[in-house]
Amino acid sequence: MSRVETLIDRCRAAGQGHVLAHWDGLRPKQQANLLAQLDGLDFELLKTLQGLIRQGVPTASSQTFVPPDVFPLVRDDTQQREAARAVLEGERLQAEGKVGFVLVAGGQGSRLGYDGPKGCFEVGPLSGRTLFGWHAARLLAGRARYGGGGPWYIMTSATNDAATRAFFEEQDFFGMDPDDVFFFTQRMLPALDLEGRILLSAPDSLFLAPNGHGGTLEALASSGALAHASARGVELLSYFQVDSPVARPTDPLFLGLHSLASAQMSSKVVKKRSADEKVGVLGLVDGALGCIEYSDLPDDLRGATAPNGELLFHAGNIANHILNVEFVEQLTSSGLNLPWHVARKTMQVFDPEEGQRACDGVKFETFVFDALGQSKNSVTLEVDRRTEFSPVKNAAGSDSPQTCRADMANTFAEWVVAAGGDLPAQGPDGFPLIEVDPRVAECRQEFLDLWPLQAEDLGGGQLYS
Ligand code: UD2
Repeated sequence: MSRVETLIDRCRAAGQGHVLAHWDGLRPKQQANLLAQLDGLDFELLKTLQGLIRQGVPTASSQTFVPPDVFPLVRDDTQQREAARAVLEGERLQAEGKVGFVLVAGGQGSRLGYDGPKGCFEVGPLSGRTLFGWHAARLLAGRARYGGGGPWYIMTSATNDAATRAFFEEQDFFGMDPDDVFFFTQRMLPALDLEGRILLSAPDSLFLAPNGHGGTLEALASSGALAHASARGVELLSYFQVDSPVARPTDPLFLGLHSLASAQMSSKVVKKRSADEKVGVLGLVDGALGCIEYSDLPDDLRGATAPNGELLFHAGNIANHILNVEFVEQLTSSGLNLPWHVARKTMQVFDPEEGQRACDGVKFETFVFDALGQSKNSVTLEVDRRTEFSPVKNAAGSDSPQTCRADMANTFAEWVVAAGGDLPAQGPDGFPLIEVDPRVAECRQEFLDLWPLQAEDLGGGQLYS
């Protein structure tokens, strides 16, 4: 039996024969494309996913939910002493090269409406520095401050991998040693219609979507990144998302608290701005630490308040985690066991009989924070939103390039005022044109310690670099 006949049989047996119904009308190149995708299909997994559509997934309303213990931003004396000890520990870990960095950049950025890898998007309020550029500058800053220089693992997906690598080449790896940058791709999964039939996006392509950031763990193992980390003596992975240029992956406090608590996976959180802010919140879900998505938090819990008037479930997940290399090895050694999340969407699909058309279907993802429940110990650290979380998610409105640039510029302006310096004029967007390179300072105290500093005049704005 030929390769094609075997596949046709397999697809038919799995109830997916329709994806090859138009086979004879395809050109050889198209046939090769489709064949390659079908060859890579995991039919066992497909059965599981089809089952999810039939059964549905457990809903949050059937679960109990309790706020987590949080290491707070405003600290008593004991916590301050603990924090001071943790900073030293976090610095030591980095100096000894025990920390690697994992950036997840495989998402499609569809809400931003940007046609390219999101990391190439420019957000510097003055310099126009890209998201990737900010992250690289922060890692370089960490190398300069603490030494060490653990590798940077960057997760892409099939849709943006080539463009991401080309961008890094073009930018000369932002001054990093290319040997310290390890790209790996996450798995793509087929979207299904509501009857569990595989959807096509084109005559020669299945409708494929990234398998969610939970796929990072599996991809770290299968790509060899985990083995690479072990060989380099890396014990902890600092995980962060591409969309927030103010994330601080080298933060010694977070690394140190995690290590001193003998934790396996830890998280940073910010106080939710309001009950309706679209971030997941950390909490104990049926007794196990987890994160509940904003769309899944029942209304009564979303707005519930503590006696001090604050939201009860305020620990907003900013998707900065520390994971032990050993923990990821353990999670992935016999297949990743994370729950599936099913997202129902209307998609533009290719129908062999009708051509392009809209179709209701489902995409499947796992989420990295679902691994928290399997972590022996865990630290939940509250951080200052203004200096650590300002994501670019939407084209306009909240969490947009505009709010991100304004947040950064206003923070930098606050540092300059605190140091007694003069501010530049307001820019056309209503914030002062000011920017501080992370290699100069990453927080207010570092900036104040270095004052007086000389700013470069850039187009009427102040650049501290
Ligand atoms: C995520 C969290 C939310 C909150 C918020 C903070 C989920 C489901 N929700 O919301 O709880 O913490 O972030 O910013 O995570 N990514 C991949 N591959 C994928 C999917 C996503 O690499 O298959 C990356 C993506 O490039 C981005 C990050 O994961 O860096 C977040 O993805 P998102 O924008 O889809 O998540 P969002 O904003 O719904």
